[in-house]
Amino acid sequence: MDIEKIVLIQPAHQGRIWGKAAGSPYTLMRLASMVPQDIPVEIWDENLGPLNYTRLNARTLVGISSMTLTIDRAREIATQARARGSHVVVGGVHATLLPDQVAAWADTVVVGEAYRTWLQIIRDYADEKIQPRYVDLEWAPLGSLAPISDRVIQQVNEHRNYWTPSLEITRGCPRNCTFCTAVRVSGRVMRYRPVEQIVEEIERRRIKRFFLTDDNFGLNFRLKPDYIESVFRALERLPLHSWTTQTELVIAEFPDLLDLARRARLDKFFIGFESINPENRFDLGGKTKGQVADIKRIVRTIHAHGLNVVGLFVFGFDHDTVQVFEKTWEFIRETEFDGVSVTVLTPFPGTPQREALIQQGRLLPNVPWSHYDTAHVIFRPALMTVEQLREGYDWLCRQVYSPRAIVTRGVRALGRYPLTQARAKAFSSFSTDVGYRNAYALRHR
Ligand code: B12
Ligand code: SF4
Repeated sequence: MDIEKIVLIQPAHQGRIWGKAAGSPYTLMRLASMVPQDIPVEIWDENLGPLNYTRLNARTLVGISSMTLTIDRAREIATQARARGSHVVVGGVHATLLPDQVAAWADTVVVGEAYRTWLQIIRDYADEKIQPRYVDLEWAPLGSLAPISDRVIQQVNEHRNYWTPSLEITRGCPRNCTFCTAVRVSGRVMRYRPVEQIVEEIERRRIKRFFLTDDNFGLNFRLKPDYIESVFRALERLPLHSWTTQTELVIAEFPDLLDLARRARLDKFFIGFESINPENRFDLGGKTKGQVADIKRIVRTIHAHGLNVVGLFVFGFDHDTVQVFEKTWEFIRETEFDGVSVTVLTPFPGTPQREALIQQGRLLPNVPWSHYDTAHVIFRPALMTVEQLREGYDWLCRQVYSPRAIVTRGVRALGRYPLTQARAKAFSSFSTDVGYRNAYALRHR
């Protein structure tokens, strides 16, 4: 069959915030860049505006990427596209975790990564032998990935349409936290992109700020320090303003790398402390032991190197009681974080934690997938009622995301940089907290 075009769709969640959508559609940018040049490819991000289904027909291959919270919207989009005769392929986290459910309404389901399967899918569609399911759980090396193509860069226009571009440097995490879905889609083998490929991509996209999609970039300070050093040295030479990444506490053991990180304009580490209650440590896969004295010391060390810390906390673990909210708020203020994310423990499909809750009959009935946004309560906690968890969480959000708290943290973060950098760092000093405040507000929409 002669393919007229390929359309890659991201279902809406937040829409535009002050004119732009939050993060660039990096997953779709990567997939679109793999499409052979002679086939037209378009990225439709529903966060930017309504989708024009009249442009779909029986010679359009449609690909939808979805996490759990947007899967019902993905299904509605698939229904519209199929009504116009298009063949619909669905991939991403949710399709990977629950492929049989998605197969009930999609023509093709993609499980795992598509670095090996996506080209095959396109070829099979053209040859009219496309299969109902493609699986890739082999964690391909990242060295031979197709670079983000110029036609994709022009079409997406990240600078005009998105607040924060994304970038992938490493992929995977060897830990195995019981609530984590990330490792179930990107694997427990840590993989690395060649440094020159990363530099080339940043230069061609002309990005000066970015958020790394890497699940645990900082663990590589221990696993692969030479690689991390070469990444920092290469990025130091680029005209970057600031970039941020997710990590665990281990980075504090490597002062030389922290200095190089600052010189490479890495300015914020997002650290999943998850809980200040040491009794929850089993659920945290060994990455943090919930010892507040240790956490404070480590955050001070990172601050001493001129770097900022965004603390990530999760509520509703089995050892959490109603006291956890006030205790954590006190801890957050004392520790002087530069940004804070507070979320409700969410039993995503495919996690050991969800299995345990199902076996114990603790999952709440009839919760729609759109509530899997980490701000809704989905299960009965062990030592609180559902209402106590909800109310305690709401109370904490009002403290953490009050304008006063956000300004205090932002000004403090800005103060960690030399005055000459104030302009370049102003946006990133406040944007994280403002983004979290907006995400929390969505629950009440
Ligand atoms: C970057 C990121 C974000 C960014 C951008 C999200 C976006 N919409 O693009 C931001 C910061 C905005 C974000 C926000 C949230 N995120 Co997020 N995010 C990620 C992260 C770290 C990386 C995703 C990524 O871009 N990877 C790089 C690309 C290249 O790889 P990929 O997406 O895996 O895609 C590959 C395959 O999956 C497959 N594929 C994917 N889609 C498709 C489609 C087709 C057609 C095909 C063929 C293949 C295919 O092929 C790709 C290439 O191999 C993941 C963690 C992870 N490792 O997946 C969490 C993750 C996806 N996020 C998650 C969550 C929960 C959220 C939030 C709800 C968190 C919150 N508390 O606010 C919000 C929701 C916001 C929204 N929907 O807009 C969860 C989702 C869990 C689930 N089961 O749904 C994850 C898995 C992290 C976790 N906690 O475990 N997120
Ligand atoms: S350390 Fe982070 S990415 Fe790794 S398994 Fe735990 S939650 Fe997932």
